[in-house]
Amino acid sequence: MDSRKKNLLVSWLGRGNPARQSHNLPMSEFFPNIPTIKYEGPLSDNPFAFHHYNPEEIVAGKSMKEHLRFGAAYWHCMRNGLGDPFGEGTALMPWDSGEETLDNALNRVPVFFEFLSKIDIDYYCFHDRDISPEGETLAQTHEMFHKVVEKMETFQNQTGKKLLWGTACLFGHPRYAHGASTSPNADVFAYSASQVKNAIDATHRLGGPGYTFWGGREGYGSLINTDMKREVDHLAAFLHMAVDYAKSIGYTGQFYIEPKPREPSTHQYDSDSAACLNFLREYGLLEHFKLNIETNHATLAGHTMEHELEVAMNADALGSIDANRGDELIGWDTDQFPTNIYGTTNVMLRLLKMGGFTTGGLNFDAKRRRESHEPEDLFHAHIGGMDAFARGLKIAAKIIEDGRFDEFVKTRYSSYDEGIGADIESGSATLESLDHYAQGINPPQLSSGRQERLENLLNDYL
Ligand code: XUL
Ligand code: CO
Repeated sequence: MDSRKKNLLVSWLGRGNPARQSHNLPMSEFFPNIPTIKYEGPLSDNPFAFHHYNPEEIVAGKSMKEHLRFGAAYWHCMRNGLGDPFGEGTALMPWDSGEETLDNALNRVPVFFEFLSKIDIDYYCFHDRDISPEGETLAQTHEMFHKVVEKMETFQNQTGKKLLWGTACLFGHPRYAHGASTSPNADVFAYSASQVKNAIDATHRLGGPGYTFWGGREGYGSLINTDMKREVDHLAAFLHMAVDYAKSIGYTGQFYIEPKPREPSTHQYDSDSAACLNFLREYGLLEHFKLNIETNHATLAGHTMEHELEVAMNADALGSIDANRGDELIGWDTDQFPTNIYGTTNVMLRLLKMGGFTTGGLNFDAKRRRESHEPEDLFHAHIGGMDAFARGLKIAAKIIEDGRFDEFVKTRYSSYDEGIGADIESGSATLESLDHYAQGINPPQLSSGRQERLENLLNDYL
């Protein structure tokens, strides 16, 4: 493969080449100085220990591990060289030759599974092109992909680690510059279909309970050259094909669509929870899809994460979570590790109220900062995210157990529990009956929303 092509393939990862070092390391230990991470409690000052995440500890009737269902992202852990738009990758990956070859792809697999074992994360997620490269032909691409999938299966069996969801990268290769299923070029649609078919096959083989579609480039740069109606129709047709294919091979996993408003496109069709739900409903797809909500995408959409989660939950469509956070001072998808307890508490409050995940989990779609280039930083990053969610879980469980916020909200709406409010909710009231009623009462007296009091109360729990 010529070097230009190789650079393109590497740069879709936004990542640049991993810093090259000798790759003659012992195969058994890729992280030789890192112990298996265990719970040592809040008083421990060991940075290679959990201070709050205690996998077997029971909180609100289930172990922490069952509640949180942590996942690690193959693309960030194994393929992210930590490049940014202004500079190449810095990450030290001594196991990686930097080549887009099958051998190099196969060599990464044991590294990743060793990482999962040492960090004590049960699940992982991947894109097809994270785990194996493009070949000279599409057939060769698929052949290499299934070889790597076979090796992943062996390592899953050896380690007990599980796939949370699979997906296809339909945004990195130059052929997807105008979109994948929304490309104006029908051959590109066909290539996307071919990739998705193979990625669903792999997800099925690996026992993944979910399969994700993130728009990637399913949107537009400008409306001046875009037939939006046709593109959105094509996207819906594509998703219907995926549903039909899954059925035909007996794959019963949950499909997810992952909202994000922009980047890389100016506008993406899967822009936020509400837009995704509307699209799924309009095209008869809602019964087949749930949403995979990502914190940094919510921020980019101008919403809070809790807003996005509630919109999804209200439609019974919250499936999974890509856990990360953005940066208030940087306007792009920084994919930082979640360390904000206020944020994790707000996520866990919704999850507990929903009754927890079924097929989904908390996938760390997060990367280290470019300056954190050493392999041990992968551990610090995940430990921090896991501890932050463990604290969020415990705080949320206590808040729900105490019931003080729920009680306040219930009382706030209690005028709908009986009388005229109950008539409105039951549908028996009309404009005329309300006109009659309103003219017979004193002007409405409002109660305070007590936002500041409740914010103080929330801080008391933190
Ligand atoms: C991109 C993003 C993706 C999806 C999977 O912002 O979040 O990595 O999670 O394609
Ligand atoms: Co994501």
